Amino acid sequence: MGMRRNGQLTAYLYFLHENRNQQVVRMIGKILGWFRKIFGKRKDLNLGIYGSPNVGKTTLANRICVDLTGESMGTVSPIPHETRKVQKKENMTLKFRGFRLMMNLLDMPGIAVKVDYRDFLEHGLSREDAQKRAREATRGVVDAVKSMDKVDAALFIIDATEDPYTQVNITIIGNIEARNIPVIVVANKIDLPNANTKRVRDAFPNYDFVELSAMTGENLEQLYSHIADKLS
Ligand SMILES: Nc1nc2c(ncn2[C@@H]2O[C@H](COP(=O)(O)OP(=O)(O)OP(=O)(O)O)[C@@H](O)[C@H]2O)c(=O)[nH]1
Ligand SMILES: [Mg+2]
Repeated sequence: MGMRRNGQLTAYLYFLHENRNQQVVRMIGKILGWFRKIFGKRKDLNLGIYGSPNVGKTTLANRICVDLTGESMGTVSPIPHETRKVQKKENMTLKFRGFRLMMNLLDMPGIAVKVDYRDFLEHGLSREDAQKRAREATRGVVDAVKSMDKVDAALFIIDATEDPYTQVNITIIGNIEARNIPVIVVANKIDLPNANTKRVRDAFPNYDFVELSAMTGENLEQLYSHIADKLS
C-alpha cells in the first residue's frame, strides 16, 4: 500500500516537473517572440504581377501558386478585366537551388489607359453587367498602380502574340521604373504559333527577360531563377 502511494507520489512529482519544464519552455518562447517583434521585424517580400488585361497574369499567378502551395489564386477568363481587385496570396515558400525564399504573390487587375463598357457587350454581357464591370475595372486600374508602392519586385507580363509597343505598356514600365522596382519582363503565351518573343525582348531590352507559357508551364523554372535573384 505504502509502496503504491509512494509510486503515485513519484508520478505526481514527475508530472509537476514536466509541467515546470513546459512552463519554462513556453516562457523562453514568449521572450524570444518579444525580441523578434521588437528587433526582428521580418519584412514580407511582395511580388506583384502587372500587365495589360488578358495577357495571362492570373494564369501565371495560379501556376506559381499551385507549384508552391497546391492551391490556385483567381479566375481566368478570355473576357478582359476579369481580375478587378488586387489578389494576394501570402507566405509562399519558393525553394530554389537549395535556398528558401518567403514571399507574398500579388495578382493585379489589368492596367488599361481606357475602359469602355461597350467592349464587354461584344463578349455577350448585358448592358448593366458591362457597365458594372467597367466601373470595377477602372477602380482596379487605380488600385494596381497604387499597389506599386508596396511591392519589392514586379513581373511585367506581355502577351507575345501582340504588339508590345503600346501606350499602356510604356505607362506600366514607366511607373515601375519611377519607383525603382526590380522587374522581370515576361513574354507569355509562347505555346501559340504566332508568339513573337524577339519583338518583346527588343521592345524592352534593358530588363531581365523570360519567355514562357503560363498555360503549359514551359520555362517556369527560368522564371523562378530570376525571381530568386531579384528577391534574395
Ligand atoms: N495559349 C495561351 N493562353 C493563355 C496563356 N496564359 C493565359 N492564357 C489565356 O489568356 C486569357 C486571359 O488569361 P488571364 O490569366 O485571365 O489574363 P489576365 O492577365 O489575368 O487578365 P485580366 O485579369 O483580365 O487582366 C485566358 O483565356 C487564358 O486562358 C498561355 O500561356 N497560353
Ligand atoms: Mg487576371
